Amino acid sequence: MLKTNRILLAVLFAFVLGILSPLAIAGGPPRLITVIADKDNRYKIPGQKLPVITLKANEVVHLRITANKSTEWDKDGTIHTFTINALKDQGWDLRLKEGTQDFTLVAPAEPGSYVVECTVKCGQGHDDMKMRLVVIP
Ligand SMILES: [Cu+2]
Repeated sequence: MLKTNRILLAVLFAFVLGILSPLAIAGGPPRLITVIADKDNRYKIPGQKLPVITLKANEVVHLRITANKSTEWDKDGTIHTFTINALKDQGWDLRLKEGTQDFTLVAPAEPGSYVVECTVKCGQGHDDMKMRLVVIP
């Protein structure tokens, strides 16, 4: 009987830890960050002068990206991308269709400054279609 109680307690403890620890690490539910990949081939973040996203290392984030079509697009219908070359294999390579799409991503473990760029030839200004992700420890 005592042994059963101890096992039950251990299971309960593991369960509570499992729920609380991700929240404790991230400091709450994931933040929602809104980005516009606009028709003038620039990234914009409403309410900010410069399009920069700052995240903590390993932070989970929801990105809500609205893409507006410019003068050129890919034949598969992708009008812009939101790509960090160094983090492509971690999902940071979003192909954007016209309209608003939501993505959940995890910030890299390595602090630093990452360049986000568009990899679809989208028209005039495409080569400068860049923004920044800053990852802090
Ligand atoms: Cu582009």
